[in-house]
Amino acid sequence: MSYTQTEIIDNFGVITFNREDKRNALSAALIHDLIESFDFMERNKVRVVILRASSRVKCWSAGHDVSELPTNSTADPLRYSDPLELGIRAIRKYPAPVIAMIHGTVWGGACDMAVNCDMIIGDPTCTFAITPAKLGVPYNPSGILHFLNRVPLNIAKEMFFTALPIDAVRAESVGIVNHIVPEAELEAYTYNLARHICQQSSESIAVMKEQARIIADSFPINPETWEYIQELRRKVYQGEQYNEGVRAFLQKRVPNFV
Ligand code: LCV
Repeated sequence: MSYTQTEIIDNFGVITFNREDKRNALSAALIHDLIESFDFMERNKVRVVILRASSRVKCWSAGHDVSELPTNSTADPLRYSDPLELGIRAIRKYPAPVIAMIHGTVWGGACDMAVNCDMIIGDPTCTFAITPAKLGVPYNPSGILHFLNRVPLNIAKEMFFTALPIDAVRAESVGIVNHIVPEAELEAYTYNLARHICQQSSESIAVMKEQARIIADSFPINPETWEYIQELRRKVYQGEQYNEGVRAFLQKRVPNFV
């Protein structure tokens, strides 16, 4: 079974999450299939990719598969080679626009994945929550930078510190989403936007996307500061609050961080 479904319509592609029983939680297996789907699209020279969930779901994606987070170990829960990070980098490096088409709620690492798509088109049901504080996860510097490149610092802090969902109206006003359209029009609007982009120069768009990625990532940090950040994060992911946060989630209870 594949955890993503792929389709090519005209000359744009559609990748649909296919793990509804676990609310499209981003497991290593789903990310593997997602990256395979992007490779398939690139082999077929697809000029826009739409990333979506089925229109029948209430949750676009529940984020990182918490059951796969390392506990009681020295492993960084968001290491460079973590499947979620591989999936996000596949989107950022795909040589054409990736548009997130969002009906339903978006959580945690899926919110990071969505803001790394080149555009987000949502409907009034879409909400966005970044949730490390709920689990005790010390989010990683690249993930924090993704949000700082999307919303003002105070909004990013509110999202990270409260772990509360931002609704569609607020998501549009702070710039998380490009457009909010009525639920019944979401697919047609997004697919037509993809068709329009497919008529533009794919070479020009590819080189502008790659430049934007490089420039957005250019964030001067000297090696000592990098080591300081890693030390700070290591103390948290090897600490009790993180292990309690993951345990509580898996035991379906509220964590006790006091
Ligand atoms: C594994 C899940 C998940 C899930 N993993 O359905 O950003 S960070 O740092 O926090 C990062 C580490 C991260 O992304 O962490 C994950 C953050 N995600 C969340 O906090 C969302 C957690 N999920 C929920 O709040 C609910 O599942 C929502 C509101 C998404 C859907 O609620 P609903 O009542 O419709 P259930 O909660 O009953 O979930 C259905 C099945 O999906 C599993 C969940 O354990 C359940 O499995 P079982 O049927 O086996 O009990 N599931 C949901 N989210 N992130 N598994």
